[in-house]
Amino acid sequence: MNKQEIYRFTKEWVYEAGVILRESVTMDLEVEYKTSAADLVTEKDKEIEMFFVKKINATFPNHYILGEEDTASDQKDYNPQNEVVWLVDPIDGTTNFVHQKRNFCISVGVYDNGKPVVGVIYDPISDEMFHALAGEGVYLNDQRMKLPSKVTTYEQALISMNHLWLAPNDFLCEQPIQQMATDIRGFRYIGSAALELAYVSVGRLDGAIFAGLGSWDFGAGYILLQEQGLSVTTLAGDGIDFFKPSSLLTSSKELHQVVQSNYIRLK
Ligand code: 2AM
Ligand code: CA
Ligand code: CA
Ligand code: CA
Repeated sequence: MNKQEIYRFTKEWVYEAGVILRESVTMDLEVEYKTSAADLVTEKDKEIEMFFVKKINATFPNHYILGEEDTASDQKDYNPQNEVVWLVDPIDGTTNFVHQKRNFCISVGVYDNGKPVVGVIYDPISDEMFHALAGEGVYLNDQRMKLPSKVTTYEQALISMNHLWLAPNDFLCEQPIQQMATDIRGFRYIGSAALELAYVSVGRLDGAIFAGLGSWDFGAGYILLQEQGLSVTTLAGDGIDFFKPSSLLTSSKELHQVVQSNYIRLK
């Protein structure tokens, strides 16, 4: 597998898809519900995923595609540890796409034999592409991004977290998290998991906490975070299985330890 070639194609296709999305924000969208009124999908989610499926199938017919909208067909049974797998989220932040017309992105991660290789996250409204080829650093557009500043204490930390953590939920004890809400410098919730991971990777956020993400949500972001030497684990502190839904906690190593030992209590 030629990693440079895959990197180049991924950036090119993600950019092209971004142009389609940028032009579509002014159009009337067909919005449907998936599992609930808070779980939206538009015709653009499916169109953009199909765009990637066609490009990948035509260029790399042996590669496997895992997309949120499940538009890839006739794929053989696969063992992700033994294949090239594309994790595609055609629109991450569909609710923002529908309501705000901003704060959404396209996220594409490529894994070779179970190892992260390429991650590209593109916000077409701000025209910001966060991208990495494993081992070659994180870039924002053409600029190499240094390691995010090492915030090590929660008093200095700006963390991305869903407000639902503060209410009764099935995953985390509320009291320690409510304590965290009063102890840390601030919370920011963008509403696009991939964009939040990209922001952590360049130091705009110091950490992020998620209960349950799909492979397509974290596939690209994981590579950016790993490339910057940040910690990325499940809420239980284990390594992430890239090909299964997963909780996720990321930040600098020091902050990760503080947050996990003081504020994360699994139910
Ligand atoms: P999506 O826009 O691709 O669905 C919103 O809080 C963030 O959580 C988005 O990144 C969203 O991705 C993700 N998410 C994952 N599963 C979701 C679900 N079942 N309903 C809504 N958002 C979900
Ligand atoms: Ca969705
Ligand atoms: Ca998503
Ligand atoms: Ca999506």
